[in-house]
Amino acid sequence: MEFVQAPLPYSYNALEPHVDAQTMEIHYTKHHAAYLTNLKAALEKYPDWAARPFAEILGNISRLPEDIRTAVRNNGGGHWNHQFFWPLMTPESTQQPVGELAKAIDQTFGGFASFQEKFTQAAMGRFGSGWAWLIWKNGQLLITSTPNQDNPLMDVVEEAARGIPILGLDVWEHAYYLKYQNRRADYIKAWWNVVNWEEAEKNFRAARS
Ligand code: MN3
Repeated sequence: MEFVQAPLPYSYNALEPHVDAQTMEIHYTKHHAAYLTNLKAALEKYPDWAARPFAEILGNISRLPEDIRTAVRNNGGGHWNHQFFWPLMTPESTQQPVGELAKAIDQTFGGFASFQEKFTQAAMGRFGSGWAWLIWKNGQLLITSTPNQDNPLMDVVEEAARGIPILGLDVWEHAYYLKYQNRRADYIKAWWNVVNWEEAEKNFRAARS
């Protein structure tokens, strides 16, 4: 089931006006679908690798056969990241973190506003395509970012960006260009309105257990 595209947990237009329906549809049916197709094509040649848990494959990118290493890094990252990203948005956002994560964000960043500012900086500061992350690392929350479709589970990303993802934001232009063109800041500002904090809390509890 790990190499299957999970159904989108809402309709394409559900996140309007913050994320537009056309972007959602193309992002899910074209971009995400293509990452999965390409990942499966790469792993087909190595059934022993394909049989391993997905997180384990991503944690061993450097040990993959060289002829599929880049394909799995890019497309495996692309599939995992989007599978993680879709449920982190909802039309019924609480607008604020909830539960244990809310407390941890307050303690670590000195409040939600300060966290939002730092996370936004990480997302804005990622040159070109990539992701901003909130991760759990050595018993601490950290804000990081990765280029391309790299993610914090991969052994090939810099040590400082490695950890268990709690929240992720896609800042590839394909995630916002149709509605926001070059205005990444406007997209990020709008995205805060649709963050699924219940899902982030679920990720946080899983990371800590
Ligand atoms: Mn994307």
